[in-house]
Amino acid sequence: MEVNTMSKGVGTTITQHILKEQRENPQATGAFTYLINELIVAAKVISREVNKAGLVDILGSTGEINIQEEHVQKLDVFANRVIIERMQHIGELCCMGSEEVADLIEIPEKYPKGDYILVFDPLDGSSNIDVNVSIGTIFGVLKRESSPKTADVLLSDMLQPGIKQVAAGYFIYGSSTIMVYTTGNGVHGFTLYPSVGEFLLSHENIRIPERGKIYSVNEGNYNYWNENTKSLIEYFKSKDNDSGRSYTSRYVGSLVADFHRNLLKGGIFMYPSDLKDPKKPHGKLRLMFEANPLAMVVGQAGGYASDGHGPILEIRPKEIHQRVPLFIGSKLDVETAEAFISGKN
Ligand code: FDP
Repeated sequence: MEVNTMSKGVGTTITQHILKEQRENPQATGAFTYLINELIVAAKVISREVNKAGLVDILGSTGEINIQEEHVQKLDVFANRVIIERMQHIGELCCMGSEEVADLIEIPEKYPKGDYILVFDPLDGSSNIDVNVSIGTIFGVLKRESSPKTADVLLSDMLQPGIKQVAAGYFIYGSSTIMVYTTGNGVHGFTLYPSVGEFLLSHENIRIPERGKIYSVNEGNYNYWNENTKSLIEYFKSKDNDSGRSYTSRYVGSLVADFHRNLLKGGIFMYPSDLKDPKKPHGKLRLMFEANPLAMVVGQAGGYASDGHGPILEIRPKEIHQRVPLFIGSKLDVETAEAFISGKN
């Protein structure tokens, strides 16, 4: 991976980068560039709010429970609202889907509509908000499959397998704000340079190591895992595994942060099925808002994402808020996980 520090030159802005990519695409109309640019504006607003979160009375819970029956934090609500309000008027979307909203989000009548569908988790890792740990926004972009623009948008327009995503990425609000994205031509990272308010290219063509040294999982769930999952974790801890040494354990509990670290350093993030909550037999993470976008990113970086039995990107969602077991990261590590989970090891 080539790391392009800002001191090397004027720095490529994210807009320049997207425009260059789109110029090479003969079908590009500018619609997608506009969409991503507006999403970046929304992320800058969220980033500013996250950064001042300790300074104003914005921390804490609203007291509401979201569709996933989790506590809704004020910043989640804010981030969700910023993205919806920013994106609904641009005329490039036919609908949106958010982890914070139960149903498909329709574009109000008064705004023009387009062919793209934006799916997003506005503030992932929200239980980390009030302890200053990195959190992020995850997004995926799909194209409408039914008769564009004229007819009403259908739920089936949104329920497409991840392989149909035309772009995906995330913003991580950490020690600095970073955007990582792919449109199918590799994975690139940009760091927000706060004094000029621009995302500048900092990580060009990110490649994840084929085998990593890190495993990330909530081991507190150990007693709720089946035997295959337990054996898999024992494998990563053993010094007799394929890498010849025990893996290091790292778990922030904020998917974007755990994923980003493993993307750069190599490793595997796991959220397996468990028996903790009978209402969530497939683990905790959402296929459309978390797993699919990150699966596209990792695939473009040379890694792999699986539900333990096959590629995440090939699963056709049955419902917007479908949950899925997730094994994601370095290719060989995820293939090992698949072998254990499916009992082939
Ligand atoms: P959170 O509940 O804090 O929003 O999907 C949400 C998520 O965080 C992920 O970001 C994170 O990886 C995971 O849940 C953590 O779940 P556990 O607390 O069960 O480990």
